[in-house]
Order: sequence, then structure tokens, then C-alpha cells
Amino acid sequence: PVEKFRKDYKEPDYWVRNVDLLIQIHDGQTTVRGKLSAERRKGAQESATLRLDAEDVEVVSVLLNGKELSSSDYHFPEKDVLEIKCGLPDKFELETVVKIKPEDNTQLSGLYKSSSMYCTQCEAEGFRRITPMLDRPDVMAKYKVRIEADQKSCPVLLSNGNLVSKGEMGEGRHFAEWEDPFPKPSYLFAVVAGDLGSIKDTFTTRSGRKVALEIFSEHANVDQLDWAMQSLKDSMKWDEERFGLEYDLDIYNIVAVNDFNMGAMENKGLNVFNTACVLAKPSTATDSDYERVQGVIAHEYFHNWTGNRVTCRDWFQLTLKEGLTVFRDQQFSADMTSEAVKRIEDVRILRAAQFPQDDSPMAHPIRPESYIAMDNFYTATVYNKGAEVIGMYQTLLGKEGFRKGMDLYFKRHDGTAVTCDDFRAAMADANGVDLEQFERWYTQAGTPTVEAKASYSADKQRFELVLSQSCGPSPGQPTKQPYHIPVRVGLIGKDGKDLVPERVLELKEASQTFVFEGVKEEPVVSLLRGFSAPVNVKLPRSDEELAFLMANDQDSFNRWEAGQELFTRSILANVKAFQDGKDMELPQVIVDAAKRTLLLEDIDKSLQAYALTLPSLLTLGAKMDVIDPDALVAACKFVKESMAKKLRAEFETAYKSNQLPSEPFRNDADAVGRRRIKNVCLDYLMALKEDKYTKLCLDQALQSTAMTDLVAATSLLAGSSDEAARKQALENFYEKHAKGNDLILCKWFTMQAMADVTTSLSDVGALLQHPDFSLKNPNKCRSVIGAFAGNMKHFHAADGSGYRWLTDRILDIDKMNPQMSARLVSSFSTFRRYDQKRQALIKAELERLIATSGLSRDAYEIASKSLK
Ligand code: DPP
Ligand code: ZN
Repeated sequence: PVEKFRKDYKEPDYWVRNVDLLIQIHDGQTTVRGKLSAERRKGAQESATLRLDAEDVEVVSVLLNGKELSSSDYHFPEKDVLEIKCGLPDKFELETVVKIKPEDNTQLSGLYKSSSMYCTQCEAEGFRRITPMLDRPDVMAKYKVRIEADQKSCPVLLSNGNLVSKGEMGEGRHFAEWEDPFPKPSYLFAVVAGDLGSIKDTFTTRSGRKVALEIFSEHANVDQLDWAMQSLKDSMKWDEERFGLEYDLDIYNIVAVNDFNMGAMENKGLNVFNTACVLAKPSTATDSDYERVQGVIAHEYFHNWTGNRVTCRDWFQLTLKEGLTVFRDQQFSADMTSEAVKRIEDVRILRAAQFPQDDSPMAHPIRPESYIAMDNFYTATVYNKGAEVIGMYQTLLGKEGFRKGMDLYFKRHDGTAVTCDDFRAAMADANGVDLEQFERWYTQAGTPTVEAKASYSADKQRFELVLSQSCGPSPGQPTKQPYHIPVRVGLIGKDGKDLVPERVLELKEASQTFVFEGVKEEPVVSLLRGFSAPVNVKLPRSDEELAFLMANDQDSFNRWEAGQELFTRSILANVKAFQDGKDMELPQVIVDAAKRTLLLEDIDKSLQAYALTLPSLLTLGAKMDVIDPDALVAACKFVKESMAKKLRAEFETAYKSNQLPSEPFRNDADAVGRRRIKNVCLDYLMALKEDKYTKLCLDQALQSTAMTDLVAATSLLAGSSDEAARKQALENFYEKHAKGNDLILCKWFTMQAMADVTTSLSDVGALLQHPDFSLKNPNKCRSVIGAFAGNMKHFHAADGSGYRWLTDRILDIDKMNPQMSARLVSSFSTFRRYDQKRQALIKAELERLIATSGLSRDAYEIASKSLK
């Protein structure tokens, strides 16, 4: 496999200005005629040949300026490259006719068939699987598309831009012609053909453009589209208000598809969505489903400016559009729900998914330096850490300064393909600041650590904070230069109020001293408020100080953070005790703090719930020198159980007082928060393993009408040692809710794959044989195989059985869908964080993968890099 490097970027020898496509869909075979209007780049050699990307297409003919070329004028010099060997004029039209088979396309990249519909996925490099093209994002062209298909099976024919004509062709066939007035890179191309239902609405932009909105799905799912539509309108309005950005076409279409590798895709004017990110109605969707739909609809909509109007010059710049757009969708969701809650959720994801990646052989800067398969770099680092980096601009420049930077970015670059450096320059120039050093966030991998030392002089009323930063080695980067880190700091007095105004310290040196004058008493420092940078913090504190912060910090994030730190300490101490065969203990200070939180009355219920939720196993694992899955799971169980023993009455009361009537269903912040805290309480009570609470949980599992409550209770029972209750709950969930609904089936699969029961491995084996399971559907693969790879105890079974099982599944899937198999390989990437024995077992599996002939380059890349 060939590795590509960022430093090797060159402009192409030819630009394609127009693409004219004829797509003739027939059952079993599709013909694509692609006409490219191209010109040689000024400065390119006249002898430069045209090398088009072309993958899995059968070339029927090639025409240059209307004249068919003889087969000696073109060839495939390497796999997936169609080279035109004859001389080319400065400007020309090159036409290819190719045959493709969407029905056999199990990779789900290019044009493929999902259930009864045809659809496309072109990012990152799928367009070349439809028609030969310079398939790279800096080649931007205007597209005209004519789709022809059977009228009965494909009454709906969609592509990007505006519908310019449609009609019947006889013999039961019909056509539609679409034209997109905006030049775009090929990865934003899309086509959909199928028998779809839809809902319609309109949105009038603030300059008065009336936009027709339509969301399509299979007919049976049309009743689950309203929330997506509401979210779309909210997003359109929000982007006008917050960033002055208006929609630019007369049509905005969204299509829900069952089989989809990613969450969704921002194709110009025609978003294609994984059903999991668009369908929602009260009887089928949990609160987090609602939040996900809202966030992803917004994300894809926001791409219209950050991604489509201004796109990436090359794929190394992916975070230019993804980090920025994730940041934008996070800000939107914060405005639509609660800023404090959203921040906690985002940091939880970052710590569970990105920090471990940063600490593995797969660590890469948010702007990677090289890749073998680009699809492997749609990572938590590029997306979520990328969003944190964008957030730091806003923290450094303020909201207004950030907006100025965004305005300048669009003014300079609208309609072009640019780099992360261009974005940074716009931020710097618009604000007249120097952001040179800030580039290191783009060049260096790894999570920095900020260490703080505080000293106070009562005489001088002066407080000094010495901040030092460091960042461990990562692949290819043995040493790191200091980052430019914004550190938001508050100094809290005994009464819980800030003693001086909060400051954003700019840490740029390896070590720096910051002085606060006029500090009337010795303060408690609240460091990195709002998680103002994606770093780990080291600051020696007593448990009592943490409890104080948990109760008093005016920054809601740091109140939560203090509680998490308390939990983490206790769990890690108990891990040690477990390993040493000593008794585990729960310090009273934690019980007291949790009790205070439980008894608070006028607190946001979601904040209350998160304050009582233990850090995730992955987050805790990242804090251990060597991850010991058994000890970690045991320590968490112990903490939960001991807490429940001490606070049984409080948990019961909170559980009861947060019950909601089943009618009418509400999903406002209060209702969501109540379900959240109620289910946290149930989780604690279930840790007691008493019949009384199993019964309570079973009642909820059998009788609830809210999907959130059903899933919470059934998941708890899926991990229960009470066999009868477990069986009853799972059967009930399947029969009453999951059967016939793929998305709910996935929840049912996941709760079993994640469960900590002795039969976990044989259970997931059985799920693969379940009639509702299909290895071809990415959502189902993720819900069984991906979920099991996240089952800390059983995936990491000491005998290696979980590892062997995963490798076998990866090899099955790799033949069909390399993007999917590569994702699963990455579950092995953190293997060096485990003990020697497990390391050896995983290493053997990675080696087995690499030794398999015909392994995809996608899977090969992750496996081989993980071993480095
Ligand atoms: N560009 C898509 C998204 O993140 C992923 N393929 O929205
Ligand atoms: Zn995106």
C-alpha cells in the first residue's frame, strides 16, 4: 500500500471545470457517461498526461472532444488510475462510458444499493467508483446530472442543486436532470433514486429567499422525520444569527438511508443520512437519539459554509471543515439545550475517545502528515480535538473576535479550496494578533499536561501561579515544542465567590509565572474553567478542596470536574487495593459530596445526573499506568455499590420524585434531566443486587413508555445476574419494541454486547446468528461487534478469546466493507496500555491480520501502524 504525505502536495496538471453526467440505472447494472470539460493548468507541462482516478469501473469507451479513442490511447498504468496517453490540447472535453454494479457494492462507497434505494457516498474517495475523475477536493467543478431509472421502483430521482427537467421516456422509464450552480469538489456529489416518502416545509432566509425543505425516507419511516425538520429550521436560523450565514440554494433535501458507513454526509443541497442520525419519534427514540439527530442535522447543514462554500485543498486539511463544523454544531446544541450540560457531554466524549487515541501508536496531529487510506482519518482527533482547537481560538479572541475571524475567512476564501493555515491567518489578521505558535496544535500529536503550582502571600495580597506544560512523545515526534494554551482561571474565596475577575492566561512557554494582585485571602484555584484547552491538568489538592470546588465553583464545568476527580481518585485507589488483595474503601468525603448533590433542589437535573455519574472505563483506563480490566471493573462496581449502601434512601427518593407521567410525552430540558437523574439513581440501586430493586427495574423495563427509560432499565437488567429478570426484560424489549425496527434492534443488540455477564462472548456469537442481524449493515455491525469491543471486561478476557473473536469478525467484514473492518481494528490500537500478557495476545491478532492475504489497505494501515 502507498502512503501519501502532506508535504508532497502539488496542484493537479489539469483542472476540471464542468462535469456532465448521465447515469442510467438498470437492475443489476448501471451505465455512467461522464463528460469532463478540462483545461491544462497554467504552468503545467504540455506533455503532462491526464491521470484520472477510476476504481472498480469497467471502461466501455473513452472519447476526446467527441472522437472515440482507440484502446491504445489509454490504459491503467496502476490499479485505480486511468491514464490518457495521447496528446491533449489546452482545453478539451473528455468523455468516458463505464459500467458499474451498485447492487454488488458492499463497501458502501460510490453508488450502491441500500434496501430498495440507490444512493451514493463520495467522501472521501468514492466518486472515482462512479466515473473516472480527478477525484481530489481542490478540483472544483460545476455539475449537471441526468438520472434515468425505472419509474415504478425509483419514482424519486435526486441530485445536487436545482431540478431543471424531468419526464417520462417510455417503456416504464423516466428521467430527471439536476444542475448545481456552485462549483464543488467531487466528494460533495450525490445521487439518490428510489421509492421514497417525504415531509415538506419551507424556510425563508433573512434576505427573503424561500427555500423548499424536504426530508425523504422509506415510506414506513415518514412519521419519524418531524424532529429532523424542526432541527433543520432551527439550524438555518441559528447560523444566520450567530455567524450571518444564509443558505444559498432554493432547495434543501435530506434522505435517510439504512446502510451507511458514517453518520451523515453534507452533499451540496442533498444530504444523505444514516437513519440513526435522522429518524426520531417519542415511541422509538431516546433522549440522546433526539440530541444526536439535532446535532447531526445541524452539523451537515453548517457544512454548507464550512466545508462546501469553503472546502479543503487536500485531505490532510480535513479538520479545517470537520473541527470547525463540530465546534459549530456544539455551540448550536449548547444554545438549543444547556451550555453547561453540553460542555460536559463533549468533554466526556473527548476523554473517552480521543485521549486514548492520542496516547496510542495511532496518535496523529489534527492535521495528519500522512495516510494510506484517507477514510481511516475520520477520527476523534480530527473531529473532536479539532473542535477543541477551534474553541481555543474563541477563548483567546472572545466571541466577537472569533466572529471577525470567521467573516474574514469567508471574505477571503469563499468558493475556494484552502488550508488550515489560511483559517489561522484569517483569525490572526482579523484580530491583529500573532498566532504563529498556535500552529503547533496542528503539527503535534499527543495530549499536553499542564502542571500548576500555587503560592500566596497574605502580606502582599498576591497570588502566584506557576504553570508548566509538557507533552509526551508520539509516533515520529520524540520531543514537543510548547503549545499556546489558553487557561481560564478563577480564584475562589471561602464564601465560594470569586475574589478577583476570572482571567484567561496564555501559557506559551514551557513554564510561566502568572501573578494576581489584590487577592484578599488565600484562594482555592479553579483551573481550566470550561475545559478551556484539551489538556490534562496536574495540581495537588486534598479531597476536601475538591469537595469544596464541587459545591462552590461558579463554573459549572469545574464543579462537575471536581466530582469526577474525586471519583477517579477513589476508583484508582481501589484498583490498587483490589490488585493487592486488600479491602476496598469508599472515603466518607465522597459520600457526603454525592449526598449534597442529590439533595440540591434548584439544580439542573442533567447536571445533577452527570455529577453522580462515574467517569467512563475508557477515561479511567487512560489514567492508569497499566490498564487492568478486571480490577477496574471491580473497583467501579465497589464504588457504586458502597455509595448505594450509604445513600439508599436518597437514591430511592430521587428516583421516585423524578418520575414523569407517561402522557403527554415531553422532551424539554427538565423532562430529559429528570429521566437522566432517575436512571442514574436506578443504576446505583441495581448495584445492590437486591430483589426489591430488580423488581423496580423490571417494572420500568416492562411498563415505561419513554424509550430512554426502557433502554436504561433493560440495559441494567441485561447485565443482571438474576437470570429470570434478565430474560424477561430482554424478551419483552425485543417483542414489544425492537422487532421490525432496525434502529431499536441495534439498541437491543448493544445492551447485550456491552453486558457484564459470564456468557458475554457466547451471547454476541449468538447475536450474529440472529435473523435480524446482518453483517452488511454498518449500524448492526457496530451495535454487536463494535459494542463488544467496548466491553472492558469480556473483550479483554485474559485468555484472549475476545481478541480472537474480534479478529475473525474483522476478517469476515473486511472482504465486504474495508472502512468498517478498519474501524474495528482500531479497537486493538491501544494494546500497549494493557499488561504484558494481553499485549502479547493482541499483538498476535494484529500480526494475524497483517499476514492475511488480500487484507484491505484500510485494515492494513490501522493494524500495521498500531504495531509501531
Ligand atoms: N463529512 C461527513 C461529516 O462529518 C463525514 N463523512 O459530516
Ligand atoms: Zn462533518
